[in-house]
Amino acid sequence: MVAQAERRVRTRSWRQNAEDLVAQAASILRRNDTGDWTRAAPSLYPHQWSWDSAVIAIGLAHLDTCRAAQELRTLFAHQWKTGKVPHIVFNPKAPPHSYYPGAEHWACAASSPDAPPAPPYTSCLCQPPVHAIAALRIWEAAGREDEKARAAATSFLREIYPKLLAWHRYLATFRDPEQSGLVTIYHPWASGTDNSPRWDGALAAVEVGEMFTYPRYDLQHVDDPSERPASAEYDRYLWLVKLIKRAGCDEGAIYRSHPFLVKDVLFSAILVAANEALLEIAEVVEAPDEERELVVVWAGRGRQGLEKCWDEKHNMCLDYDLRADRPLRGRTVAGFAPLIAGGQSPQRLAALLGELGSPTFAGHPELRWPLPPSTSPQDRGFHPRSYWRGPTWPVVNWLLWWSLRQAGETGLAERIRRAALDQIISGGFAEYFEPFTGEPLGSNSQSWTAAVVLDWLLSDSLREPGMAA
Ligand code: 9WN
Repeated sequence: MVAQAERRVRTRSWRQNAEDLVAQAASILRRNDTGDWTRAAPSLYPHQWSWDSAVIAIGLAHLDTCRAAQELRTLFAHQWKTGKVPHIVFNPKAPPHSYYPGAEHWACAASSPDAPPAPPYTSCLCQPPVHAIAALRIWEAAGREDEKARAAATSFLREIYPKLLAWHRYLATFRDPEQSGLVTIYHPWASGTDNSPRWDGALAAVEVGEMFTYPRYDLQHVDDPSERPASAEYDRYLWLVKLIKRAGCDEGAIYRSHPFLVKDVLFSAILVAANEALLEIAEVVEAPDEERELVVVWAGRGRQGLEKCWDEKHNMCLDYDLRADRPLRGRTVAGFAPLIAGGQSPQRLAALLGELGSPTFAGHPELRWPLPPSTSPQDRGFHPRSYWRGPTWPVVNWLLWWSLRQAGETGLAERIRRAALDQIISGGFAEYFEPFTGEPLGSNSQSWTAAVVLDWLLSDSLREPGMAA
């Protein structure tokens, strides 16, 4: 099927393909739209996911800045009193038996004194903080429309800024009591890169106690179970959820007793970039100086923290296992964290770019497209079809593209954009792709895949002549 699609694609011009892609991406976002928020995917993920929503808002900003703002507004309506933005807001209208663990499993979180009013219920985990970047991009997109749109977006920034500040403060305090500049996660789901080999070492030390039986609804939505995490991984995920629930979702209790406690470099780097975006938002909304100074401190501390995680041998950053008190070795895309944080020295940037283009990642000679696999084919934990163990992810390509442009590496950014779009033209709006064959895997009609396509094709400076927004 892939070969057939590729033949069709080759006979059409880039422009025709791009115009079709924009129309298809917009239609996917419309179909996954529930009114105020967007399902991460039509059947596999029928709820609102935190970092998906931020990326979706970036895509929506090209279609309708008010709707894009609403996406974030809806998510932040479920912010916890601590400032935490939950990783999932459960959709009360989701079909029964569609996602596990769902609202009924997490309902206990609502009894925490910090939880928002329920229903809808939320999980008590969180995900990487792309939100400030999204809010700023909505405001920038509105600025290209007219006065009215700009005024509406400025008033949206005024409304969301204190919530974003509380979110980043939560991460800088509850999730970094050591003031290391690095965010601690207590579940692989919080990383957004769930079954990445990054977590193998730390998860191996988690002793699963007596397990209840549970359904794997996720497997009904993919062609082959190998595309999703294995049952040994799921047992651990659910065991960790059980311990978090037992701790009453209390951050302090979790920090003291939880067996999986890890400093996540990708999450931390996204927070640095988000703090830079928050500073720009603070400027627009004329926030008090003390708040801006605080955000500057957080961003600086984040960069220093990442610097300490740099590993000369891997030419990348490594996550840190707080329980075992050692770095977690492995070659995954998360190691490019400093690129995402930005502000690197020329030497560090050269080392990162060298690694990115090397046979360990995007320069591997057998890749279908020169895009970095989520895990290097040279890593022991690599598996080309299994979720975050090898497939390439459009959302990761977007993050790298965005970071490379911020770093002024526009040539490489453009090569990634073209290859990533070719991948989607040939395989559709998949959640992830087999890196050697290009086979689309996981969910189809994945919302954030559609969103990044819109951003790649409709960002002003990139728009092909004559392309409609
Ligand atoms: C668990 C929604 C989410 C993404 C994550 C991705 C996957 C969930 C799952 O789907 O995670 O949160 O059930 O596998 O790993 O990054 O936000 O698209």
